[in-house]
Amino acid sequence: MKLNKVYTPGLVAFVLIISMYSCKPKNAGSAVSGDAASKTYVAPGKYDEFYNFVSGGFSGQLAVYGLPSGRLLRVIPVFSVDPEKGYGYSEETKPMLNTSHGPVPWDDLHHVEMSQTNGEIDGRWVFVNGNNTPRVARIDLTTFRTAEILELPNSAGNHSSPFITENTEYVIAGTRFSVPPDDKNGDVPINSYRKNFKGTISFISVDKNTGSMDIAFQLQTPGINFDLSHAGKGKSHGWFFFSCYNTEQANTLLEVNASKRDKDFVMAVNWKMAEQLIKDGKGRKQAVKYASNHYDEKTHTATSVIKNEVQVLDVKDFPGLVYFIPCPKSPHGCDVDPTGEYIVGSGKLAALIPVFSFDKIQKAIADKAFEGEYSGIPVIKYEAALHGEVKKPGLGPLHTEFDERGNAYTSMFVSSEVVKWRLSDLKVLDRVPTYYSVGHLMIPGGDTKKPNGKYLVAYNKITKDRFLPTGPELSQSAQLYDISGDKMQLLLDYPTIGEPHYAQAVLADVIRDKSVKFFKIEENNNQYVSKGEGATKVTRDGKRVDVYLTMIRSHLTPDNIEGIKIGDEVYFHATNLEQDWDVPHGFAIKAANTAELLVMPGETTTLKWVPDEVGIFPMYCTDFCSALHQEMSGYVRVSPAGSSVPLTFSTGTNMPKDDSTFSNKITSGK
Ligand code: K7E
Ligand code: CUA
Repeated sequence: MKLNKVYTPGLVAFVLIISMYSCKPKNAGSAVSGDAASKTYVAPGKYDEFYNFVSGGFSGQLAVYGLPSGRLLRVIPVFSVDPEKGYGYSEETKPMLNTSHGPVPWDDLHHVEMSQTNGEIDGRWVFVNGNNTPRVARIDLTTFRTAEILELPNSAGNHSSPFITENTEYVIAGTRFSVPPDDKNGDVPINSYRKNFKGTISFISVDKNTGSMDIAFQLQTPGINFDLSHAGKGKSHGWFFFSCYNTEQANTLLEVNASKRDKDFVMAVNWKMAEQLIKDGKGRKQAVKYASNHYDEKTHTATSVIKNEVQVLDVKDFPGLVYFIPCPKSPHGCDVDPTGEYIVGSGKLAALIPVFSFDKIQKAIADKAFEGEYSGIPVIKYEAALHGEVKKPGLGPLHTEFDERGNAYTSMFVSSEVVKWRLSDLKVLDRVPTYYSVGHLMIPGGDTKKPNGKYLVAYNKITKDRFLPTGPELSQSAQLYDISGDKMQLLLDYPTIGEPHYAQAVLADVIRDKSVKFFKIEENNNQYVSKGEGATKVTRDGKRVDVYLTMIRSHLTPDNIEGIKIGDEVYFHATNLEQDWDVPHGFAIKAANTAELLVMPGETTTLKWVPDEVGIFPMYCTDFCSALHQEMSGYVRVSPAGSSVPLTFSTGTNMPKDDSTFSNKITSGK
């Protein structure tokens, strides 16, 4: 989100602050003290201490960095096709991007949440959201690949997502845009928002063993915008908290019309009660359409299934299920401290940060300390729920993370700084500039019960003068701070992939040794596998040609194919026969209107090719795999439609009939 566009006074302040920094730049030279380099230096051949998973925003991808070095280790394609890896281009991965609207090859990925056990990151899966065509994805941390994508019906702009409960019971997804429910007539005037538009919160169940997701139930809420959320933990386990804006229910010029009220809400949801209501059969079955896509590592193939029903609870029908708590003003982040007692609502336009108390919320509910209701939902009195306010924290508070020492760290978008404050007495303890316009912050485990408060990373929207100019668009960036002492210390700037929003990090040990090194060829159940060069073949069925091809250092089998004709659809099923770590082979053929394949050891992947011209088409391995990688290649001969050239294929045997045609023989000179 580009908040500077939202609010004109804010924009003015923002421009002022930026120009302030530009006039007397506090550049890295002055802001970084002498020992910063040694604190981020990871010597060649040494490993980083943390894995850091960072959203790629509108790139639709997830990036993996090492901390403290800031080295980019991997880009994991999730919601966007990725020609580098053939993701979304190979026949096996195409179903991953299927939706009820057909294939959608892009999305906007904002939030990253790692699976937890007992409120601690367990290193099994990473969940991420797709904003635009509402989806949640699960990445498997043994393969670092997207294992599953689940579409969300009744939703639009899946922003308040994916946040999880302390044992990964549920992944939560709150809609940003309220819209008419999918089973209602959506062909209504936009200005009938208040009458026809509804919000939806999806509770996604996660199978404890496989990680497989499904929609357990949905809550239908008044039509407002849900921005962010976090689960309760510890004492507040069983509750979920959501920041809400546009409680004005505006449908146009939101920058003005959704900024009118002094306070919007934090919505508190008793999800244990919702779970019980569903068990008791109180859910209304609603007809919908949503895609559930799984990638199976046994077949190396994805499947997409369209599902047709969800159970819905209309929150106003179940007293005690949800409460609103007034929260100034257009809150963005909604963050829960490690004890589960404090809920921090960050009003983008507020000059303070309200901190709510879970105990006080419970007492307010018991005492019915309500100031009224909103669309049939009780609104708890602000003071009754309030632990206190952080005064004068800075401008434009967005997101808060926590350390294990009772401190909170809030990003200030407009005043471009990180502000450290104490949860107990709400005193501001320290502030450091960011360069510039910081969005999310990340402390490893910083939204769990067990933060590791050694480092903090700020993810910035604007980098202006921080890097060498690269045309009109500059990279977004991350900045690493040492927060182990009383004062925060800037250590490092590094550019990021796409626009970074939320991120998570965990000690490398939690994941490192679970990493898959290669797939066992004997366990490859892809229907087009060739489990050895002897199993390779080329078959024709009408206009469909299947090439069962293998790859091993340093040749393709077969590497000479003749008898392909114009009008054919050719499927190259490439099996990588290597049984060794880090030896992918790539596959490309001239004029294929798709991407390359990048085939992992032991895996089979399929490229579809429709030749459009008579001639010879080279094919080759794209990944420099050996000294003779450039030799890892072959030819396909394409003949006219009616041709009688027979279908043949071979490797190493299709030699010239008569060597005398070789006119460029080097003859020994006298
Ligand atoms: Cu603040 Cu989409 Cu989490 Cu970005 S959102 S910054
Ligand atoms: Cu295989 Cu290059």
